[in-house]
Amino acid sequence: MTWWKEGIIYQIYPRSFRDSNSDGIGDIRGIIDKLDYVASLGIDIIWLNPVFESPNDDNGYDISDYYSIHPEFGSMKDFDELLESIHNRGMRLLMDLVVNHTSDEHAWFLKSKENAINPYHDFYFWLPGKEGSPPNNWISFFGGSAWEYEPDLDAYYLHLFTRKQPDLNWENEQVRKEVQDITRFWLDKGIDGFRLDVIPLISKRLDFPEADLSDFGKVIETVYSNGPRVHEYLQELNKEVFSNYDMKTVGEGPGITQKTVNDYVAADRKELDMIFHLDHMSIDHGPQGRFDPVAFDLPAFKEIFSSWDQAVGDRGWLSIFLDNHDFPRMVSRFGNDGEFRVESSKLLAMLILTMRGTPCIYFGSEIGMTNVAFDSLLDYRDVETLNYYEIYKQNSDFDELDFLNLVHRQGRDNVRTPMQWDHSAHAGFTTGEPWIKLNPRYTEINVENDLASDASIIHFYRDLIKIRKAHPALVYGEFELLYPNHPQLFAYLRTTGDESFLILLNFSEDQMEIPTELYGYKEVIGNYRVSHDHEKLKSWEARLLTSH
Ligand code: ISL
Ligand code: CA
Repeated sequence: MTWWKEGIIYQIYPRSFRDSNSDGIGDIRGIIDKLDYVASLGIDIIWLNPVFESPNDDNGYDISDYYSIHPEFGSMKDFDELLESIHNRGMRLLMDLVVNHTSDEHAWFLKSKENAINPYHDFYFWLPGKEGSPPNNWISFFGGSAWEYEPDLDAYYLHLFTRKQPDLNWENEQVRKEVQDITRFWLDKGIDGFRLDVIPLISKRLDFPEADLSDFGKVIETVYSNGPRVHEYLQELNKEVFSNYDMKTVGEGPGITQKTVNDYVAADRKELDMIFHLDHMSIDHGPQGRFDPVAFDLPAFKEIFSSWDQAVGDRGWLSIFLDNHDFPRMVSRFGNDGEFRVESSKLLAMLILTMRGTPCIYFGSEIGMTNVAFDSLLDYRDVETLNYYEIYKQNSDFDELDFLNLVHRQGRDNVRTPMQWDHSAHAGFTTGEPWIKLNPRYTEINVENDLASDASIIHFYRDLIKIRKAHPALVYGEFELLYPNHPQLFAYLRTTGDESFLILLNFSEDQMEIPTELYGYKEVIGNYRVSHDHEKLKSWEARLLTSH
């Protein structure tokens, strides 16, 4: 079995999954306690967000020591036990490798800013200002200048994320050696691979060109990402480390396009094994990003899936997802989290589990967890949300309620509220004070309730996962989009020489007529249990059908 293509990934945000010691923070022992649950869904691979030592400015994406576990999450002994327990259940573990930047509290950065002559100075990008202003107009992903002034050195350092996340200078060979050592350390422990954070950003354009800030997506693609030496760096890391282990990688791909994807993932390139492209994650973003929303358009959404599938073809491989720790809950964004929460959660599950590419399920999707709408900004924790709040507040026409509404729709804390295990206090996540409030819908939406009912979302996931694993056409088969311009229907075929499947997804609460050319297939599974009308699809109805 080609485990990384045929397997199913489950993403765990450790802070929010399960707290074992009542300090309100999810931890490694909490995950160990729930591994039987994860395995029971049919999961093969766990992707764990960062658990390394970190001041937590960006919840672990600012690492201060790559060789130790953050005490909030547990000890190295706990980690070793987690890995063993995952392997004992026949599953694998991908860790999150964040090496585009470190924390500003990492020993390298502390030395780097001491003076300009020590060997660590050049581990980061230090540039002189221009007439009292930053070296160029680059802005951070989280708002504001991407440069921070350090008076002692009279120079600016680059940080594409928060000022506590200085970018590493991969031009320096010593930096690349350190990254190799870090990856060897974890692979020697026996982990099965990495998810590589913002990996196309590691090579910088050393002329630091001014960016046209009118479209931030374009800035990422053409200025921050895909730098001149990115492929050389990835090939070097692959040759020196990855190729010597039984392991796989999935790169997070901001700025990777359909034209460039195979430079990263085609098997013969020996760089990465698969990527997460982010095109569908910005489908409802305007030119200024997530807090600049535009309407969702189904034909455009379908086109993204179909053109990416074609672009990768059989040379490379994608991982398929509809949400993760950075984007809203999929049912609230692409489905209907009110009356049709159950139906539309199942429909989205069917999309993830019948596409070509390795499905990645974000924890809580299997019970249809939804976005949250806290009344006060004081309840929000995410540095991105809080930074933008500070920036937008400066505008004369700022309206707090409007901003709160944007956060309700698009903020990252929507997906960071704790896992809803049962209807007891704090949803069985913790017996202490949770680090972030629970979604109040936990009394209705929780694992215990879902397990108790055959018609639940969780059972649909389990059934679909079994079906996918039993049919190579659902993993490897060609993908063909039907009716690309249909405003309501997402329909496609998955076909090999032996098998053919038809998937029909009604992305709307309105009933619809099934095109007559599609009559005659047999249903394998659907999200409505009764009265299969061969001519019509009900609200958010999803069907997987076969021709044989
Ligand atoms: O959510 C985004 C910005 O609004 C994305 O563009 C995201 O920042 C980008 O995909 C990079 O994400 C990754 O690196 C960040 C970290 O905050 C995210 O959690 C991580 O997934 C910096 O390490
Ligand atoms: Ca804890």
